[in-house]
Amino acid sequence: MLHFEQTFMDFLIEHQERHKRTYHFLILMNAILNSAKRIQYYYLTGALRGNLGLAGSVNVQGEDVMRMDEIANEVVLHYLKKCGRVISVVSEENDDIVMLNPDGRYFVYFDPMDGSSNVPHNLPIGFLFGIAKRNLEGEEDMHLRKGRDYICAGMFVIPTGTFTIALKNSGCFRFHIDEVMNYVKPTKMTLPDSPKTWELSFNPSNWHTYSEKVRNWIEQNEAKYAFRYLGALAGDFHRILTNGGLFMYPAILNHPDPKKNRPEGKLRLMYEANVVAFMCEEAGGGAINERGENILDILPSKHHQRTTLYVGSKKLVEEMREVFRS
Ligand code: AFP
Repeated sequence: MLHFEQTFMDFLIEHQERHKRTYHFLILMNAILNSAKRIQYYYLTGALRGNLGLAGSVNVQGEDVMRMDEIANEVVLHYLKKCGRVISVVSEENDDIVMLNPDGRYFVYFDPMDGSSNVPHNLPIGFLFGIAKRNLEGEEDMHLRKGRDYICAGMFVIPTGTFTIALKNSGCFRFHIDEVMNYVKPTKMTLPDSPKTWELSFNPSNWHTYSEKVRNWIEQNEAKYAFRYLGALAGDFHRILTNGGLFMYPAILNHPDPKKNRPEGKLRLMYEANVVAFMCEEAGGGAINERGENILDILPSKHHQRTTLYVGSKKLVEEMREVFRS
């Protein structure tokens, strides 16, 4: 007897039918899947085709753009435009909002190739996305939505081949890529309660730049947990979601070169922090910034807004909230 695993699309169709929803979201998710598979292909052959280097330009964040960043962005913009369901997008790679289809139904916030420092090595990167729905009743407020108002958020770890997605109030699920490039075999993700497997994840080379409160907490607690850091949020958060623990990207305050200080943190709220915070809450965890605010409750005032981030097991997130309160 042949064995057929449930694909992501089977799973989503069932979900949409159970909740008596329209097919528009399926069409949008089909575009997201097509994008991820295409990025996966370009990334796997990146070294071979000479696509792992710099593109020769600088992005809105003032960072060197990699050739792969450009390719991945072009891929996602193509599929999202073609599906006809997306009003506009905020992409890490574009300074401004990109208008796609004024009659569309959704806003998409994405980073098509997150974790650029891994690109020259062909090591894991992430394609992260969050989706909000247009206001179908009242006046349209356009793009600047809180993470709490997203309808779904997800990430592909590329080229590893895992896809994790959370649907609002319906849980967080992980899929694996199969031989014919289908994402299959949903597993419901729940952060483990037992601290035995918990891990800490942060960039230790920045330790000396953190606030005193954060440095003290690390000093008092790091020996209790394993430590892992890849430098690509999707990969680091993938581990936290499986093993529990805490990923943090604190404020950079005491950098020897003051131009490199980042009091608001490094990560982008709308297409990095919100994406992992949304998945984490659906898996039973939490996410806050250094003001102790829930990441998902922050109303962005600009689309490339940055934030500090503490995301993972609820107990550790609450411990950090106390640290910031004290
Ligand atoms: P890059 O794409 O610029 O490498 O940034 C990746 C990222 O936004 C996120 O994926 C990582 O968790 C974090 O930054 C790594 O930052 P550091 O290189 O400062 O540790």
